[in-house]
Amino acid sequence: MAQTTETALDVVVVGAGFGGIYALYRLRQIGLKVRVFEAGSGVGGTWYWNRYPGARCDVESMQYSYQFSPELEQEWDWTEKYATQPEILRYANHVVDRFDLRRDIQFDTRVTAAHFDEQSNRWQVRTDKGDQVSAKFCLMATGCLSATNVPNINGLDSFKGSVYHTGQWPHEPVDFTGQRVAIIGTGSSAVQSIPIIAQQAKHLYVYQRTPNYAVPARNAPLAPEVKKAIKADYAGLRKRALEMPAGFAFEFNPNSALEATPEERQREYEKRWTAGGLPFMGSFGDLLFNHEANATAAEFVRGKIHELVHDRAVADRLAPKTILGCKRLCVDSGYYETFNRPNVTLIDISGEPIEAITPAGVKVGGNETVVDALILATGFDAMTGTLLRIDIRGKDGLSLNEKWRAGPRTMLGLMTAGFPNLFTITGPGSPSVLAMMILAVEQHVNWVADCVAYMRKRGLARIEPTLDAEDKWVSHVNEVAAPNLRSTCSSWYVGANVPGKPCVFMPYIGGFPLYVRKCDEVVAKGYEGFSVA
Ligand code: N01
Repeated sequence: MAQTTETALDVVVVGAGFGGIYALYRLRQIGLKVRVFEAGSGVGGTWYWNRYPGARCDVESMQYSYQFSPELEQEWDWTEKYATQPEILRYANHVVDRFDLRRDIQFDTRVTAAHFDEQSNRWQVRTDKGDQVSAKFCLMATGCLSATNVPNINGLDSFKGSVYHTGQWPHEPVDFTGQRVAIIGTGSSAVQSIPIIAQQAKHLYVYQRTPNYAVPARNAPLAPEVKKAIKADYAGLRKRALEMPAGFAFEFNPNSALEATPEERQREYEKRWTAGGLPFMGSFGDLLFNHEANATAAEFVRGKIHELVHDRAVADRLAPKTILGCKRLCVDSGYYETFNRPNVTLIDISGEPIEAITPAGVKVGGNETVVDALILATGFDAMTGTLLRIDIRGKDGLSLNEKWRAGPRTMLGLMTAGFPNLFTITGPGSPSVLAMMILAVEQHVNWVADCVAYMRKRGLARIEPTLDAEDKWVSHVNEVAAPNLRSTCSSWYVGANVPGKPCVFMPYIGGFPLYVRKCDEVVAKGYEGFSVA
């Protein structure tokens, strides 16, 4: 592709997922010249890449959608309680076409470098297609779960069969009929895909290092009267969602599990289990703050696993002994029941890691299991992975990799000191993965758009957080994380899944409403904590 040099851009946006799409819409709306670079051949971000069988959102579809356009809310018709990946991708494409956004998105183009030029106060951005553009602002809408984590297992490259990563699934459906298949990992992606792959495969071998808790989704078609009722007061639903820590509305019981009687607890857990989905975590207010309270819910789920899985030894291996919800709770459709199938084998590698991938299969403890296909459901270098794979340099040539060597440091998860005019959408230090993502990206983009408009109105050239404000924000992020059990586990929330990654609890867990208040306060005080010139 020909090299292009463009000096007239106001903003470069990296990524055309839900964040990048809305950024283009909103920034264009305030009169800015914007170009979006997208590595994929289409829009949708996480929903573009994660095409594995069974991929589906775990937030209800009527809530997992944009709210910036009441017309869009009314006209789009979700078909199921939890939308599938293809349906969400159709929605993303619909939004892009409805608001005429596609013409400013350059596909199949990965941004490789972004350097800040202090003389011109502009970002110089380069891509793998040879583009070199300059823009006053650079907005990283690169997603939290977009850099795949490929495990460093001996011999992986030698495997002669097909290898898939759930986060980079082929566009054409993969048919495993008649094949022997191995899947490594038992996180959300595996929990969703295993039941479907098991229906096709001749035999499925599941390599489990750590069992995960899953609650049933109880997915179902959306009844017309349910949709009608929500659409009659969409604003009301959005308002209720905004008041919730995770930014989506569900019934939350603030009472302590320990103050309830065993019968009351059982009733509450049973009710939530029957209703299905993530609201299970809302059974009691202290499940994520008190080990003893958490243990009551964990015990309940372990009991359910034993009811669902016929073989006691298999059920034992599937039942986690860890804190419920410490790693992200999985939402499943027939996961545990799948282990009753004669063509599914659970291989526990908690005590003995995979020794090697051989040309023919997977070797553990000297035993080789021969397979035709290998699926890596091994997750992502979350929150910081994609950003740090780009050569980002701020003032004095400081690289973001260098600055974040001991863990990410941001102000509000939106900016980082030393990198003027660079914004991160759902960056580390913001609620991001702990909130309803589309709400989170809309709130971030609105904050950025208001900030840029403020600067243009006053003829200002650059903005960045002060080191002092950033330090205070990082301390606050750590302070709210400390009492929460989620900060205590080896999960991708803390970077523990990627060897060598600094262990820092990355998302902001103070709740979406408090976070929004903090963002608004900063603006109300004339961008307090930021140096603006
Ligand atoms: O990835 P994960 P994911 N040898 O990191 C194992 C979102 N999401 O793609 O736990 C053996 O959770 C690893 O084992 P361990 C959601 O936020 C949402 O499933 O580290 N095993 C683990 O079992 C989710 O949390 C939806 O011991 C290895 C698995 O691979 C996030 O994305 C659907 C290994 C990775 O699990 C990530 O989910 C899907 C090795 N060397 C995803 N390396 C919904 O909306 C890793 N593992 C429903």
